[in-house]
Amino acid sequence: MPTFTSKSLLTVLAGAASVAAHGHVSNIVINGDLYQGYDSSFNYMANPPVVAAWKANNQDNGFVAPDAFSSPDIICHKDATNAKGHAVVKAGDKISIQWETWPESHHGPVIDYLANCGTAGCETVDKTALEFFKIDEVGLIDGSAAPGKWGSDQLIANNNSWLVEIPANIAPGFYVLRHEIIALHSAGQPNGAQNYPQCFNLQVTGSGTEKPAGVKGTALYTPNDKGISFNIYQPMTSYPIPGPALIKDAVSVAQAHSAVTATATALTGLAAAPAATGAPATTSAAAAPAVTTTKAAAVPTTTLVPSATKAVTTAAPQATKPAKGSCQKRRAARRAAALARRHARDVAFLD
Ligand SMILES: *[C@@H]1O[C@H](CO)[C@@H](O)[C@H](O)[C@H]1NC(C)=O
Ligand SMILES: [Cu+2]
Repeated sequence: MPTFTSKSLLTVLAGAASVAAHGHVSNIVINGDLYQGYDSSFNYMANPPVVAAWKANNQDNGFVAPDAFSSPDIICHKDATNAKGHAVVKAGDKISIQWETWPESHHGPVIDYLANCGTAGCETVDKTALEFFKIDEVGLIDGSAAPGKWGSDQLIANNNSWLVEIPANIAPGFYVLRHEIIALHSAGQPNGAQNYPQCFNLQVTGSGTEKPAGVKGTALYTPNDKGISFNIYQPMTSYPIPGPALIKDAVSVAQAHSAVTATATALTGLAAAPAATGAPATTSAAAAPAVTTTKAAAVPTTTLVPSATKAVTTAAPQATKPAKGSCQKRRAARRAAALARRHARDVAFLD
């Protein structure tokens, strides 16, 4: 309390640099293999690296607000476009999702979904067609003292990372992993919740058979969901985590941090993953080096070209859409700036 002055000076400075105070996923780790996330510096590269992470317009580490829940922005964050590569994971294995930072004030649930991309894979899939099913959720852990202890607090305590298990009986194939934190610090106000979705392409291997039904990204939430319009500044006995119910085979794992033992490059194309081609019983220990071997082989193949070309084609109509009216575009930009200002203010006061 006596340090109010220096604290408020700090928060003003933090507000000015608030982009650094919020989060995005910097990488994912699968059995020690680190797959790089989408880095905003890629936007300025002629030949950005192929990664398993979807590209999105969240350089400000911003969020998707409830009034955009029925817009495609809620699927994989703002203006998201398909990742051009994918990471390989065996059903039953765990993925550690590393955020570069997460503000303590942004309490809320951590949720994970999968959506099957079909036989054409995730590199070119139409995101609005994806149907997500929920494989993991942690909401309120202890609400006895407001603002409570949440999944997000567990994530921070775990070095800003989150461990999720791909259910063991999920059928092999290509999936989008949609990982999300919903910050509730302003959720008591209309349109105040903040969704931070991040997507990765996965090739799931194994011998599972389950193909759970899902819902479109734009149908996951509504602004009036009880877990979206929610006041955390009061004692809480429960919290209704929004979105569809968990699939029956979902496994909630104890949070732990994964050590990184190698850097992996995302695979491209539709080739069967090494672990799936051999005996399905191949252990994940054997799968890791196999991934590295295929990498080199997969990159120069011709599959990369059509998939990359297709992705560009899909991105083009999306990019042209806002150009419909420059007035509309300006309005959207103003609104985004206002949101960013409010966001910075929230963090300054709540951090
Ligand atoms: C915590 O995460 C950072 C990356 O954000 C990493 O560099 C660091 O090694 C991690 N710390 C531990 C103890 O694993
Ligand atoms: Cu924020």
